Amino acid sequence: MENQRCKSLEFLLNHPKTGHVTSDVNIETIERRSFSPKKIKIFSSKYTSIKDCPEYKLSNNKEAEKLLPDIINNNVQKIIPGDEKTETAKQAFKIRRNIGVFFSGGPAPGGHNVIAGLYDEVKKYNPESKLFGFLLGPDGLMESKYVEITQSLVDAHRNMGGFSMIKTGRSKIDSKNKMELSLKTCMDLELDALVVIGGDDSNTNAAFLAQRFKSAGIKVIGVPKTIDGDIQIKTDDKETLCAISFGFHTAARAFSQNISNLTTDASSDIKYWHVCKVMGRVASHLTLECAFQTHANLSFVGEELADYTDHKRIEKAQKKGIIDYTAYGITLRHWSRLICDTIVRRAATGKNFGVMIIPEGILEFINEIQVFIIKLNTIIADYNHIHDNDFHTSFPTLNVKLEYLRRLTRGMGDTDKFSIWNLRDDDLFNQLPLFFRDGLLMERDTHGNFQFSQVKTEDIIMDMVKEYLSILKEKGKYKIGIEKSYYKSIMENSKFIPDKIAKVIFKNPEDKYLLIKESIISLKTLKQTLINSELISPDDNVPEPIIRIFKKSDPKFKTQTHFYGYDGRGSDPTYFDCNYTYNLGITAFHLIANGATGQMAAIKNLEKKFDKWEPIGIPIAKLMRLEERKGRLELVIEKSLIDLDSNAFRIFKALRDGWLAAESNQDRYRRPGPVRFTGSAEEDRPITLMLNSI
Ligand code: FBP
Repeated sequence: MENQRCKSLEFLLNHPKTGHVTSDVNIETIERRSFSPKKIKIFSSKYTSIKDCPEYKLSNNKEAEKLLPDIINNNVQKIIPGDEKTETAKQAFKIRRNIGVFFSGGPAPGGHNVIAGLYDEVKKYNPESKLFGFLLGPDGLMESKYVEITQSLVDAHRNMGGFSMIKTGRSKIDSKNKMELSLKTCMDLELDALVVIGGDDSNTNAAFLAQRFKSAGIKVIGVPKTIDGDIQIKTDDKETLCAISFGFHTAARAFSQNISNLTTDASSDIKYWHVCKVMGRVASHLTLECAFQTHANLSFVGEELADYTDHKRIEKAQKKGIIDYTAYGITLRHWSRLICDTIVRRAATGKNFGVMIIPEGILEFINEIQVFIIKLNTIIADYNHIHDNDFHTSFPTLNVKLEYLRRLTRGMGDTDKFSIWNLRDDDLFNQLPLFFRDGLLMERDTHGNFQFSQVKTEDIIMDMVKEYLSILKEKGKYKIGIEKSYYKSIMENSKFIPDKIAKVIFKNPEDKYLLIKESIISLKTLKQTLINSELISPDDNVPEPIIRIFKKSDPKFKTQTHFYGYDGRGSDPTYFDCNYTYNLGITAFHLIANGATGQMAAIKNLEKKFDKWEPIGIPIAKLMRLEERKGRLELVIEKSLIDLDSNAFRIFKALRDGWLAAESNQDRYRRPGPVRFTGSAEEDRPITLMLNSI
């Protein structure tokens, strides 16, 4: 019988149903690939031209004036309808041109649509024109490794996530030799223009390329990419030119779906605190967006913590007539106390579970850690400067690195100059857990950035939280509140008089959630309290219902940690990112066709409805500032952090107590649902953007 029912493997493999359900291409992929993003209205005019807008003021940095003289005086440019009758305008669009493009930095959803928009526009004006994609980011440019981007390659990647079409890389074009190699590649391919799709560091690359290529007549256009959302550009008068980089919305939505699923699990199983670390190298934009998307109980914004003032310390110091400088800015210890405070508050209303979001880059805002990062950056950079071998090759293991630091405290460094690493630094550093020291000493990326994603911030902070919660528990301050109606039913079912016992064991017998007195921290102390109040005699056992209530009030603190980063970076783009990026690609082409260089393609009014979107070019050189990298000051594009005066942040501050639900209110979790590229359930812009546009 069995054998008769069992089909041959050959039959199964050749069955059309098997082919259909195991195919690499499913219906979602087919639908995504065939979806056509909307085009900004102006792109339906036959030709466009660009208009300089000096009224949008962006101030120059002196160093940028020196290093980028040929592009520093660029203005913001608006793309406007062109004169269709002028022959020169037509020619500028119709000439056969070669354009190169590469991705740079971490993947961000929507990148393929930038290429699709660029490709469609290039071919629309001249089917003979060619688009070349450099492989593996800037390395492809320097090493002349590229593919010609074809219709079928583009069609296979439309509206799809990742940068897999031509891959990406994080190399920096930071030497004369690398710059000349890049130029040679572009000259050999007779490129008219190069498009750099990248974040702050990659657009920094783009600015230097634009400066160097200007004399060769090769235009360079940047495109604002990064899930971190830290490319947000405002004029000196606070007018928004670029509200957000692409990929941010999708990554935030992808993380939020996972976090929201955890809120459902947490509130069903009521035994875990889920600690979600969310990507974002420095700024906390992603965390703030996820907080709005999910209404998780507790979300931290690094920028706010950096502003933290410990008023209790200040008061104490004032009484002594001294100033306590350590009361300003946050330390890991302060931060862990803040977390404990909220856990205890929530537990008091019966909720010993929850979901918290911490931003990956929070360490940047923690006083003592930031000092370590800067000092270690300098020590590593100094070492690399003096020696042939780099620091990490010379000191491959943590132990030898730590030994090198110890030598510095004894004045046994390489230079006679005063060492920035002293005995106190060494002592404090060695108090940190080994894995954390290892993280802080890890190799910086090619742009000199500290690699926050590699450090288990969530583990170190939760260890501190657990330690302090156990102290609070011993002191009787961390208890689970017992709902009064539940307490009453247990007592009445056992024929006890609830009110009489409540007065003895609870510190707030009148409230909705009852808290066992702080002095009762064990069955022994419970029994003693009942004896003292003459509710039982020393020979009696504590009645079972009272033990039940006591045990229910006794918290266990259990956590699950999660890291949301690479998964969201690889997500397929949202409807917003599909449209945004496709139009960025088209904008890049129109800037090129109109002769612009050293500009970043951007969409103004992104925070408003689609019909208000305006394609523009933003001068990259004007966005540059000096920043510490690898222990030196370097000219880079300034990262935009959360503005604590912004609408979004102020609204978050006003709503977060409700989301914490530490009064007797219910949790107010929000379910954003999965990332979608069609359908009416999708809100059409990031929530933080919508709030900031009010
Ligand atoms: P970009 O700035 O290049 O867009 O990358 C952002 C990011 O995803 C950060 O959020 C994260 O800290 C970092 O990249 C991780 O870098 P890596 O890919 O090298 O692990």
